[in-house]
Amino acid sequence: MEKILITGHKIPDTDSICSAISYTELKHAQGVENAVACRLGKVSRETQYALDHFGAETPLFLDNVNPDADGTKKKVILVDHNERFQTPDGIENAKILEVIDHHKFNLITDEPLKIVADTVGCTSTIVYRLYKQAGITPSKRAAGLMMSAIISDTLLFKSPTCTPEDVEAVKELSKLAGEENYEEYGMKLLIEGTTLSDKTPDEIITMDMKEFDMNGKTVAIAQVNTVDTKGTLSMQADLEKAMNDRINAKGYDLFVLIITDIVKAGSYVLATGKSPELVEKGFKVTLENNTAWLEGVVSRKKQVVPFMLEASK
Ligand SMILES: [Mn+2]
Repeated sequence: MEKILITGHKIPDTDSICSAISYTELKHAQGVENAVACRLGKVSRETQYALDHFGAETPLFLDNVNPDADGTKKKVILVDHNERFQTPDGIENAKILEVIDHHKFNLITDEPLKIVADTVGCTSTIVYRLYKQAGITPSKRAAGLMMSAIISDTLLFKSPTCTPEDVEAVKELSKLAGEENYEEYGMKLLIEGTTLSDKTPDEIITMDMKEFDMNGKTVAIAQVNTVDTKGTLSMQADLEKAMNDRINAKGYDLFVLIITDIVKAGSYVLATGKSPELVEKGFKVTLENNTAWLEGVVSRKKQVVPFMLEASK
């Protein structure tokens, strides 16, 4: 039987995978038995955690949507994206039946199609709305996956993209999924997505490191995003050793590691080297054991470099 391929974007995130699966389940419940949940790339650690937790299969990997040998066009439903460079290869020769999305639009088609779009924090919030409109209760599994997607896209409601409908959806879905403590589950999910536990100290301090000249002083500033600042700081001695190795090799006056807590929207700063006053003066803090908490600081470009530069004058 001819399939209807339901897929999220390339380099899939949790929303792309979970929306594809839960929308496919809705289609099945509506009698569209030939719908198949697909993916365009490797599933992330965070997504795998959600799939395992709710007992869901990994969607079918889709290399392209080129026509069949006899010229029959593939039928495709796009979720969580619509821009050409994010779509499956061969989309220009496929038939797009529907798009369900919460991003800006940049899609031109040859034929009419169904578009369901809104300015909510997550595609799964729209998919859940479609369940309700159809009068169909999602399975435990689908409810858990939609909840996971919303938590992931909204960073547990902390993102400025989050709407009241996203929050309400998570509350309802958590009951349907049998996971009523969604905050605890959500933290575990986000921690899984940003864990640094499989990285060496040197990898952590160089993942996103930039060098700056600050009025004659050479400063390296690295940043990592995490929801597990405690776990990261528990490696402080090893991180400092890696930072000092870099200082000795490169002659830096200061090495600064910004450990940004994406949920609390602030950062720990860890600084080693002979010019820690750039941090203390720049942020008006006193370093204790080489660290300090910087409330509200999340952007190196806007909230770190300018202040340290000013302090170096
Ligand atoms: Mn999304």
